[in-house]
Amino acid sequence: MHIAITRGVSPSLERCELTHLQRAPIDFDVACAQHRAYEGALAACGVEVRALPAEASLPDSVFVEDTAIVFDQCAVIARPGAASRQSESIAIAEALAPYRKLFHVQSPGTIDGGDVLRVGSRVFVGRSTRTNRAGVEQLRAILLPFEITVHEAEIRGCLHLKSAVTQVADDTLLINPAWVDKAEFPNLKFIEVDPSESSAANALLLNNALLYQPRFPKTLNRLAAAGLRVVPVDLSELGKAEGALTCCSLLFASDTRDHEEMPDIQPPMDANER
Ligand code: CIR
Repeated sequence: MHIAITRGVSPSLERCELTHLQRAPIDFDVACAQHRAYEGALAACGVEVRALPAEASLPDSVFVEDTAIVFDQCAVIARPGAASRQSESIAIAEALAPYRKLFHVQSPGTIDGGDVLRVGSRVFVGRSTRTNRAGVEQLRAILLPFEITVHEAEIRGCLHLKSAVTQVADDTLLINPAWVDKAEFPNLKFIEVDPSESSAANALLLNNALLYQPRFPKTLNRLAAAGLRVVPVDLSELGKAEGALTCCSLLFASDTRDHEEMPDIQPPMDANER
């Protein structure tokens, strides 16, 4: 059984952070309707959706992925790279506490969950405008006792690592090779986005389905041709805020062993103390 934590669309979304897009009007009602349909698609795939209320003072808070990284063994509460987003993590930590032992990324480290791609026991982290070296090193130290290895990946021209690459099957990544090199991901197979659809690499893999946006039809055809069960979900309005499918949920298994049994590990040192 999987749980997805989501958060309602903030009424102040139009004041969101933007890095690679020009600001364009966002239809709040359409954004909310698309977000509800996204939650409905998760539920239809057998996921239990825990929806947190919208937060008017936090424009980007619908993008919960950036606030935490949840593993079977623990949850890492992120410290988003955009100052306007850092207090988003408070409510998310409260929501995750019943399920996982929590570790916190601390200043001066910053990390956005959108830069973290987990494939089996490997974790790939993109160094971006949001994720710095101290953040990566803290994540590495937190995950070391759990035998999860952290690999840095260089990205270019996009906001997050998961703008450029996401997992679409056990051994297969969907990738935009203009934004990240395949060589960063040894021993995996690839499906490339259609070159005319540069933002098409973000897909959300569930057990038996792949949530995917129909606004990238050429890439969608490639996924379907590979035999993947594609569930169409349109988040085009949140796309104007540079959001996509993975950003809108924190997805994790509910049936891991009791987090109270996890080893008691000290939080990592502040990078200044190293
Ligand atoms: C931001 O710039 O932080 C938001 N407007 C968009 C965040 C999207 N998050 C993600 O891709 N993980």
